[in-house]
Amino acid sequence: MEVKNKIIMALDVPDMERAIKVVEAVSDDLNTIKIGYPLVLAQGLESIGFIKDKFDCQIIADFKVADIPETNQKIADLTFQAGADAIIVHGFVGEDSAQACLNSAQENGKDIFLLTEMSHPGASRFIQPVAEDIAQMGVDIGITNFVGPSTKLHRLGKIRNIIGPESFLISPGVGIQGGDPRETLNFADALIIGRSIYLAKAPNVAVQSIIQSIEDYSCHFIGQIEK
Ligand code: BMQ
Repeated sequence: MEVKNKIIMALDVPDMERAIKVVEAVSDDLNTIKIGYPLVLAQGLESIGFIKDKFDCQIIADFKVADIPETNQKIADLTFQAGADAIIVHGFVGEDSAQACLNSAQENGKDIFLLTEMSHPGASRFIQPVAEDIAQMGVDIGITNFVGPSTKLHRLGKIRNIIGPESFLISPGVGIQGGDPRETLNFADALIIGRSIYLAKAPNVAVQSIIQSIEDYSCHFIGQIEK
């Protein structure tokens, strides 16, 4: 997955007219859109294929899949059949559940992203203590795409240490949640950004100013974080 300008837009916009306007505004500057429950629950699963075809972009379906393996497999199959290029999967449910999504991705010629740790404050209680184990489990079963938080850079660095420099790490939490784009790119390959773009009066200007702030920034992954 080649993410243009290191930005993935989170299209958490339930209204289709508005969603189209936002993507129209930014589609010259980015090529990867994350679509999750807000748009799909409002407009149906077919909104994935619709946005993909209309704008010729890559779609990451953010369904944070977290069920038993058999159900995970069905969710992933349906998501890929709807046109998604990749699906985000929770790791805390265990290896067999993640493996089921990985199997579906391989059968459909698509990708999965394993969510290791989350960006919001409440995540520190339950998911953070096991996040490194989750990342290691992903590595052990051959997953090469991961999601980690930009709001907790030290944690993001630890996850990068485990998954290694070759894995692809995308990071939400930049902007309104407090994460800094440049600092995040010390560890992540691409940023997931939602409200700072789609709530802006001019989403294209918002994207371009983020691109400007990171375009001279080639350093991603500065190396080992102290354990
Ligand atoms: P925003 O930039 O905070 O508006 O959006 C961030 C996006 O990333 C939203 O779609 C969130 O659901 C998603 N997200 C997150 O913010 N933190 C996480 O730990 C995982 C995640 O998917």
